[in-house]
Amino acid sequence: MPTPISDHTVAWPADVAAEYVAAGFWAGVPLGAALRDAADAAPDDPAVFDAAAGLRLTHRELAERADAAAARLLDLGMGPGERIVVQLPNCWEFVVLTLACLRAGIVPVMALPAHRRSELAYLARHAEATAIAVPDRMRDFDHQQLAHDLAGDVRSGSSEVTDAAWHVLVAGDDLYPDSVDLRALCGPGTDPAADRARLDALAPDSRAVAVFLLSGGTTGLPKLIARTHDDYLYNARCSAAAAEVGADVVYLVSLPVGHNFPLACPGVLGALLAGGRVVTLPSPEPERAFATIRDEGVTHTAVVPAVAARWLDHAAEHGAEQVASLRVLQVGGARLADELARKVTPVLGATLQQVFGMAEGLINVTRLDDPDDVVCTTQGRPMCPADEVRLVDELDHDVPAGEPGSLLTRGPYTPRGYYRAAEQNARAFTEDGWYRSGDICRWTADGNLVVEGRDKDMINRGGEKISAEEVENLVYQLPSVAQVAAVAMPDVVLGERVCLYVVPRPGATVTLDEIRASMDAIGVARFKLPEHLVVVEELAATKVGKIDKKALRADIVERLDGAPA
Ligand code: OOB
Repeated sequence: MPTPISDHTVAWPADVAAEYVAAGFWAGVPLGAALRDAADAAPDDPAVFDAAAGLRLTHRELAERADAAAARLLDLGMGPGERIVVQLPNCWEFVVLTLACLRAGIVPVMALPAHRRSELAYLARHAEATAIAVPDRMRDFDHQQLAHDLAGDVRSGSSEVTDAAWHVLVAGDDLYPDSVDLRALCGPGTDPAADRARLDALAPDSRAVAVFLLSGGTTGLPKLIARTHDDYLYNARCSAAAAEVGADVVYLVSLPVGHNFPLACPGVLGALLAGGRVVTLPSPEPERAFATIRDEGVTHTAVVPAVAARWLDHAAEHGAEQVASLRVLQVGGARLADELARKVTPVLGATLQQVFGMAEGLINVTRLDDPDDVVCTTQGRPMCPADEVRLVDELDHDVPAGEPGSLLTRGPYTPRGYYRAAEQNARAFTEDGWYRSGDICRWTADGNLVVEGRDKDMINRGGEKISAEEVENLVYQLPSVAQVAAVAMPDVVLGERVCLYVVPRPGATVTLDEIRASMDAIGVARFKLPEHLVVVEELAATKVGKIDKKALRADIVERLDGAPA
């Protein structure tokens, strides 16, 4: 059997937890039960519309399917506390399966559709998962085959994933005989009352882990963030309040739903908890997104700055009549340029909410009634009164007011450590539990945060976070490479892209194509593949002999500026 989750999580100190309970931040209710209650309040109202599949579910249908799916997972032999890697596109099956897991206390590990063998194998192993849920195919990639390859590794004992029974759940038309039909599993049950009673009896403890999110990544491999029922329910409810999400919300999810932002800030969970409706789209491509907003009367959605820019261009060209119903456009995941921010309301008609958040917890938002200058030039302020934020220098001393510093945080929805990562925790958290976000920020005089940069070794490609170390480790597998450094290179469309500096071995040559092909062969998400290569004889070093990434970032800016357009 997999290790119990609690063996590897870092709990909030008991006195702090008691304060969060006393203040009402932690409701003491598991997420699945809270969602069930929300469904009971408006059973016949629409809950989910999958725009790609054309499938609609009311709140009652969704809740009953979630219970039926949970019962079927239990019948498969999965038990509370077990982990399932979820790699699904934005679709109704994702919603039903996630709710089913929350009801049964089975913990979904939120993978991304872009992940490939190396990421999925690592996640399965690190979380000691006993199941994976995938689509049959997506964008020409055979996810079902990959999932079975992983399962094969597990069953043959050739990897350390786990020796428990493994289940491959597949959403699609073209299933292998040994795949579990996820659509059938997520279909209506035959005895809703019995399913409900069974799941009510199994309700997980509210302090237990509800979901595993993936960290943006600064280390060689992504870290798992164990979000509890108490903290994640609060996360969704508090961000729903800040975005003025109520029962009349129609929330469009077009970013990959496994990300914290579209999942629970307020995202899918926040909209459902409010008794509102969720509309799923597999991508934020503007033509389809605009038509869906018009057809479904979408009121709220979340995008990254690169998508906001595409939507603004689309509206400038084709008009914004289609998006007239949009009340709130949340933009986050990467720094939104002030000039773009200033266009949002005039062009799209919606109120802009900047969201500076992290899967590790802390969410900062501009409020909907903030003055334009705050909304357009800051990343807002913590959403919860109990969020603690410090800006510090290299010695962890608080910087003077208004000066830039490295952001540390604690709070009721910011866990005190990563899952099963004692070594990384010693670096990423202070001894007294502050999370080191690695973001360089300053406070404005009116109490809002501005993100000015970062002191973590990460590349933010249009909101997708890429660990430089992970890329470097993969490139080091090439025999032709003596030394490598991955750095962010500025990009007008995505903000940043991955640029590689490589010192080849004597006599060897390296090309970008060869590096990309080798990473592809290992099986990594395509967004991590480097998009620019600089071959050098040596890498600039700092005084203490480390690779000088600051110098490399300056170097690539200079090279690009000098390059012909
Ligand atoms: C969100 O979460 P993650 O975990 O993918 O990435 C977190 C990091 C932050 O530490 C920061 O470096 C960057 O992404 N970031 C921003 C930002 N929002 C996130 N940098 C500048 N401006 C912003 N508005 O990205 C995330 C999680 C929940 C809600 C929204 C975003």
